[in-house]
Amino acid sequence: MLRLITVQQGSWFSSLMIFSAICSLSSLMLKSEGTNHTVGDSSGWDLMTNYTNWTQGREFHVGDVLVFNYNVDQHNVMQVNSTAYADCGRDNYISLFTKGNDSIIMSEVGEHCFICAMYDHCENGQKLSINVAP
Ligand SMILES: [Cu+2]
Repeated sequence: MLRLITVQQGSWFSSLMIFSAICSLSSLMLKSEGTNHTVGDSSGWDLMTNYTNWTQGREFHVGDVLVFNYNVDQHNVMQVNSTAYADCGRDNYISLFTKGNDSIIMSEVGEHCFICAMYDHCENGQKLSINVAP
């Protein structure tokens, strides 16, 4: 009787181990994939889109990718700090993307700010600020 109980407990425990192994494996796979966010959806990165509205209802997590689609003759993507985002400062930027189809991985938690540094586009509202969660 005691032996039977031991066997049952053993199999229950190994089932639990297998279950938790599958859970941790699938959460690892989910984490490594991340979500692609096409900035402005079909409008892309332009002067006509309100990017504050675009961020409403969206969640951004570490590992997610922002995809900026735009005409390289008209726009670019400059990653800046929050001060430069507020006043459209272009002098001390973090990164500059100019390909027209730029995928930027969100590798850190916190605020991420992007402006268009061409002409007066930032001053006219072509800017994006998102908060990236863990
Ligand atoms: Cu622009």
